[in-house]
Amino acid sequence: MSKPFYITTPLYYVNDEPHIGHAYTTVLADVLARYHRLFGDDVHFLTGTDEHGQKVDASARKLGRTPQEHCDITTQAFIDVWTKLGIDYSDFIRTTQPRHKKVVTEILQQIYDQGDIYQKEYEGWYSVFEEQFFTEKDLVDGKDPIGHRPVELIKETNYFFKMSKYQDWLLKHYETNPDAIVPSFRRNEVLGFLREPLNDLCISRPKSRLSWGIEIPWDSDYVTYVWFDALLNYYSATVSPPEGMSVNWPAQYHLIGKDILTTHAVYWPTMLKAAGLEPPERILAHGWWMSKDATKMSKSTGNVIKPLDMADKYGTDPFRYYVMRDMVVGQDANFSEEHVVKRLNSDLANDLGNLLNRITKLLTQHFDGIIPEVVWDEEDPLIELSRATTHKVKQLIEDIQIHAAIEETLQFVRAINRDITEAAPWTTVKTDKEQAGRDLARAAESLRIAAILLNPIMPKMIPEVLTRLGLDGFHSRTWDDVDWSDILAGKKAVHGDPLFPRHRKPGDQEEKNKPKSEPKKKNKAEKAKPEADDSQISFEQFKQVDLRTAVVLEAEPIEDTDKLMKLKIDLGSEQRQLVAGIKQHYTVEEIIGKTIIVVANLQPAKIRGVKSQGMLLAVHDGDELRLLTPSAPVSPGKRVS
Ligand code: ME8
Repeated sequence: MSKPFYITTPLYYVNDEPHIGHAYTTVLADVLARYHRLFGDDVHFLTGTDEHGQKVDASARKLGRTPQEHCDITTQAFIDVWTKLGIDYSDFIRTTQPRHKKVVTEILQQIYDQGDIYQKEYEGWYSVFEEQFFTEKDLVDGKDPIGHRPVELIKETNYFFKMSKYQDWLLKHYETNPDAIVPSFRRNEVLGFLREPLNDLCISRPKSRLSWGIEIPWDSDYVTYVWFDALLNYYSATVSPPEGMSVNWPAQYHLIGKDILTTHAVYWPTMLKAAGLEPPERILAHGWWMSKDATKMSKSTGNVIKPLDMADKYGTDPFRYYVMRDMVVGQDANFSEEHVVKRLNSDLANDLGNLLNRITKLLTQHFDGIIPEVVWDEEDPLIELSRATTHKVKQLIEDIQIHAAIEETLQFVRAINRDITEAAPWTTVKTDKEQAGRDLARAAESLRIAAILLNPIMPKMIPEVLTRLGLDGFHSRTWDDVDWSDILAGKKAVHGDPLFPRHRKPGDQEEKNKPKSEPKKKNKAEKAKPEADDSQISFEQFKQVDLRTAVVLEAEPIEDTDKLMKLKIDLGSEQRQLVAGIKQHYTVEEIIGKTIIVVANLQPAKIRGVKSQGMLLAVHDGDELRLLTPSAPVSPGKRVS
């Protein structure tokens, strides 16, 4: 029987438009859901919106809408963004739905009847933003301890849930289940909190102050506190899932940001315990996306990035790739458009896109696109590496190390690129076509496996990669499909425009249009030197130039330039990137594999925004340009003297 994998995101407040923080948690849940579907688990993925409470009420009033009208409009905005970002949720729950309100009412009544809810007069500091009461000692500099926002002193009679009654049980639960909260430093935070006296939880609001909520079943003067209402969604969604679906409580994963750890790790399990239900198996609290100035992105700070702006500019799958690759789950990360461009250019354009292009181009050029049938050599390093990669990726996904799982897959992609470079089928095809075909088939099969491993991250573009390898998109549904196979034999590969184009660094356009600076005039002292001193150098000076042999591993024309090509070279002890003006004289295939001579100790420079660590030697002869190469094979990194 397949393993249940019920995963949830927080229910987002509908006072706010969806932003990158919401998008991150939801993409993370979608990615995990897709991997677990691939593993064959029984996945149920729940997201939705949190629609009651003071914040939503206030936003609606400001816009001249009724709260329900406002909820309908904003919820649609969330649904639209999720559709655009390829979020394949099983269920979208809204706390204003009757199926949810019914469960909240029943559970409240049950807990009240068993004596776990009482009424008392209370005075506390209330933060509308966090929708929470704080005690005097919770406050930091007179502000709420979470978002440092203003609080007001409120005195009113309310209903309270006996949360403190379940404190010892909860402490023991976390002590005996080390994986119940991840990462472990978050679990320690909660343990620390639980070792202090725990207050009871105020679970009502008088209607005289706020009427937008679920009525307390035994007292029509009150509505339910928004957190007591919203948290129950994770359970109420299991009581009445969408038609044709079934899902059992408890959830395997609640994904949340670190901002809502206490509500999920303390309030929620005590509420469940009182209701006679199991706690969730695991709560994962991730970090925050911060803006470059290291402040949390949120609507109130005005520095939010709307996910769709970035997704529109760079594509939804590349956006998903960036947020999954550049955040270590659990830690904070800085969002910057520059980082986005860097990541997409290096991983997607240079590594993945380049590999696909090389394979499909050579197959169509020399084999009419037909992928040759090959008898595999079980000792083939690519087969071994593919198995090691799939094994590690599965482990890393189970440990929610998404960035590491992606990196593992990209290492595999880079190894396939290196393998092609070394095998040089563009050369061997002239003398040994069978060998060239075999090398291309090995590369294509390796790429097929890497693509399936990346499908959960880029579910729109990877099917196109597979289609270009002659397959019917993402046909694979099971983990068996990531094993090495013969499925590509005889299939027809298709070459097309680059799927993963390079992007300009933000601001590069302006750089290009700037007038070139005047050539520097020589100063008087320089002018006074005799001509001969300018043109002659001493042997000591010559020795300072570090000339070395290097092998070209990868080459790629730099878009929007006439002459420039970017090269990855092997200098023996290290790999480097060079920019060289050879585009009109050498094709990518001609240059790859060549041993060249480079100036290895030149200061790194940026040429058209691309880093260049060195310079290659070449000769101009009229219109021709020829690279200097050794007359016989030489290893990379040898000093030229
Ligand atoms: O708290 N970085 O809703 P909310 C990363 N309705 N993630 C972020 C983020 C950022 N800068 N900003 C927000 C609520 N998030 C309640 C939840 S659940 C029963 C009720 C994500 O709209 C992160 O997942 O304020 C965070 O926990 C959540 O959005 C808060 O969403």
